[in-house]
Amino acid sequence: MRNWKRWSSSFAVVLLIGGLQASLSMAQPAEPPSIDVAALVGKQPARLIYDTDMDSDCDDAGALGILHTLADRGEVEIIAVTTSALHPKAGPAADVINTYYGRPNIPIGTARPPAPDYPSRYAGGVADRFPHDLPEGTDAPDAVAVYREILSKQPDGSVTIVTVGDMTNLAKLLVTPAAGDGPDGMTLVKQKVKVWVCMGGNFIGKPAKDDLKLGNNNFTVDKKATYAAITQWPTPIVFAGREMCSVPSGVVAGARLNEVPADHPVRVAYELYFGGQAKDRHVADLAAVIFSVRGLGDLWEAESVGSMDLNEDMTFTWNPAGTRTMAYLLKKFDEKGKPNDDAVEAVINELLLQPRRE
Ligand SMILES: [Ca+2]
Ligand SMILES: [Ca+2]
Repeated sequence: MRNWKRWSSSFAVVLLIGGLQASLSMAQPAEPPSIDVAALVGKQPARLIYDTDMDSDCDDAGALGILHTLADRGEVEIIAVTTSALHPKAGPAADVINTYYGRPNIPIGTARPPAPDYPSRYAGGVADRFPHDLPEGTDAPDAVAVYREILSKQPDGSVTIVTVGDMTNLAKLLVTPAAGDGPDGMTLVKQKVKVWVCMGGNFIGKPAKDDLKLGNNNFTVDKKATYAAITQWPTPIVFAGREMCSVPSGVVAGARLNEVPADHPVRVAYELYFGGQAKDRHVADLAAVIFSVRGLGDLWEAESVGSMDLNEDMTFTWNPAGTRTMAYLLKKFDEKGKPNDDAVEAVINELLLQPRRE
């Protein structure tokens, strides 16, 4: 009887607390989930890992060039470069650009099978023509091992990862087991990575949807990796979508590389890609890099409420009530509705044409 009394009175207390919690949560509906992109990116010099396919498209070379110019200006520290596809000269081409800009010892990690495998019009030519000390991609360590080693040495919550290619390495990193003193990959990423800037996706309409009609190679070439990385990633993701910086955006750069010295590896990458003179090309990877270092600045805005509902076939919808910490970049428009493409191109050209630091 006494036990029953004690039980029933504590049951009443539990009911009371439960009721209070319920009425409190009813009185204060949850705020729509959002992330503060301006606080997350561009506030301090980024400690950045550049993860690139450096093979099919020349904008990866342009983006690595401007990343070095940003490093010359003290805006970013490039802590590693990783390649996400198997082209044997992708890593060497990255090493060429690092060496040209006076940073020959930036750690490079390259993808190991299974990983995407594309041809390249420029990676081999760039690697053949310029000094560097990485003969073949497989002479570099596995990108996943480089991620683990470099991340483990960084202050907690300090690292920016920008992927401008496949998500192959990130998916593998997340499932690495604990090793030595290091935690498993998921825990390591959660500890060290402030933000992942992911170039890819078409964010069309509101709420945004991607039916893949505009293409989206960064997602579709290694669908399993993309699905695993995006759906499991434990820290904020900001997407630089194709409609704001890739082919559908109309924003271009590259032709003005004809103004830099002829022995500039980024100029040579664009020349080999076009089979002659350097020409204008979309700026997907260049814009993603500038955002990763400088943040929104005057150039972009962000949709930071909601998150991506990604399907296994790589179509997606943006769920305004989604609770993952995600955002995507938006073009800025003037009062007449004209996009600021000229301003974005001017910033890119200024960085592309800046001579390396002597
Ligand atoms: Ca080197
Ligand atoms: Ca790329």
